[in-house]
Amino acid sequence: MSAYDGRGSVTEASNQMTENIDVASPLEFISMLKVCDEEIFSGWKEYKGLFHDSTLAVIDRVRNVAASVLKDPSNGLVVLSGCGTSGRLAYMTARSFNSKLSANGIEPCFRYTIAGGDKALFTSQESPEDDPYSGIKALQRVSAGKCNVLLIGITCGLSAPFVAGQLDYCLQNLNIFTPVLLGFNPTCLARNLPIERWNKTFLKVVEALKIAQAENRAHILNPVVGPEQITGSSRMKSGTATKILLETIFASAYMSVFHPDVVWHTDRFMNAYSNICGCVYSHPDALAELVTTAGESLKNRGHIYYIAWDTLGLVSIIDASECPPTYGASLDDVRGFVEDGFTFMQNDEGNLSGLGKHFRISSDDFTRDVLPTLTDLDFVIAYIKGKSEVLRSTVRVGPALRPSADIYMPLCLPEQEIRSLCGNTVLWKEWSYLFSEIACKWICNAVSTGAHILKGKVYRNIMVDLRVSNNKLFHRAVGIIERFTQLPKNQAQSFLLMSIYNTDRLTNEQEASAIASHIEVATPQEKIVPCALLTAFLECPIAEAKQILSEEPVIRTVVSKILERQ
Ligand code: F1P
Repeated sequence: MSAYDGRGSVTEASNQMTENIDVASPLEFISMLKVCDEEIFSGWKEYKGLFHDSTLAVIDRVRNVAASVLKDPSNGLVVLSGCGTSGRLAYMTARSFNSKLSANGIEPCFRYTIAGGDKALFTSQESPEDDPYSGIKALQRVSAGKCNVLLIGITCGLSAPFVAGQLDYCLQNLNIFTPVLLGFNPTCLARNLPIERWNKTFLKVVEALKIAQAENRAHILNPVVGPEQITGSSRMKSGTATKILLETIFASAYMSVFHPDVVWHTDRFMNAYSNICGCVYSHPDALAELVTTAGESLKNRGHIYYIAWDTLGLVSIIDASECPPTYGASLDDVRGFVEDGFTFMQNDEGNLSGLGKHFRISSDDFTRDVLPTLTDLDFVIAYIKGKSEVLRSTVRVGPALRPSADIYMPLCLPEQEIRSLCGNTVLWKEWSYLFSEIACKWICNAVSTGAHILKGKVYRNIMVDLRVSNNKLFHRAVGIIERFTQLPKNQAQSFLLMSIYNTDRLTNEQEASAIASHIEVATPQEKIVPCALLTAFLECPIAEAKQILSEEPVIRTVVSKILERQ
């Protein structure tokens, strides 16, 4: 298992701190999460994290463009865009700042685009991520009629074609657009693989952005925050850093336009998030108890339900939506609910509850659909806003919503502390909810990641049971097989294809098909990667690998037995 060798992408590298995360106790698990999350702020290896001078300088430049939009919203627009978690955070940030503007009688000027449309806010719609043209179309649709558009294209891995298409389109139309790339790899490690039906790679777009950047017409915001706790799981550290950076940029722009008298310090504002991180992880016992209980539920085929008020509901819905692609979980394993459902969501496509039960997300839906079905195996976590602006996580197990254990955990720093950090009451009043959200994100991520580890979905720090549902995940799957089997790439890929096509002998047509076709066949299937791994190791037919997997449902047990036998 090679650790980071300085050549591969940082966001896809294995973090040395978590190489034994699959066998850690819940308390050790929490301390591993903490050390890795701290890297967001303190840096990793030679990289300086969020506080690097060049990062602070780019934040300021993008803030100035955002401020120009806020000053003239009838002509201007901020578009936040991304795929999967990045698109969900784009949605959440656009919603958050529009609400703030509306509440103050100012015209909302934030829009979002997400690959796959609003369905992708709840369930992974990964394959549209690979289509640059659908990104361009979505951008054209939301920005029509505007003449000063700031586009922030978020792709943690510097890899998503949907975002590449948009950035490229902006570069062709710099009279209207200022493109910003937000991600977490050094630019030289941007993806350089062909994008199907397109003539550029992501790296090519980055090179063009650099040229425009030299003339201050484009910006690249790419602090390195170190590899994820679970290899490649960019919903974790990269998602957190995305949220912090977007909020810092727009809070700063908002203050400069509407509260010009308040002295703003970008580094102090970001430091408040760092303090919240310390605050959350200063409750290791409570977190470990949450993780243990959540893990027990999943192991015993129970469910985890988050029910939360206000924007914490959005944070928990996003966390739940990430479990199927990351861990091959079912849509029922982890679910999130928010009071007032779609009325509160304010998403572009409106109420999607008609699409099925996994789109029924209000607390009333929870009462109607879930409450009558609860058993002692299920675990409900409620994020409740307390009187003193200190938030609580209340836990209960069992059918009658009687609290069996309350874990009180402040999700936000006390007012006094924030005041002294931000130096100012206006800042506290305006932005304290953002600190609650980030705390809630850290807690949800710990719960869902820990629970899936306890269920045996992770081997070492690799999510061996990921769904092969987009180009990035296809290459990640090949990489996992390559790393574990030490086979050359082409052979590793053949084993993956044999598993996808459920055959011991690939036809010429299958081998020659485009990656998009492999993904189409793979997306609805389960245990594709474990099956390919077993077939490669045991040199057995696919059918035999499937049989073994059906007899031992815990993926980690199967994989470790086989790998440790070598
Ligand atoms: C986008 C993304 C991730 C998701 C999965 C597939 O990644 O959808 O959010 O968890 O890894 O890719 P990126 O473009 O932000 O790197």
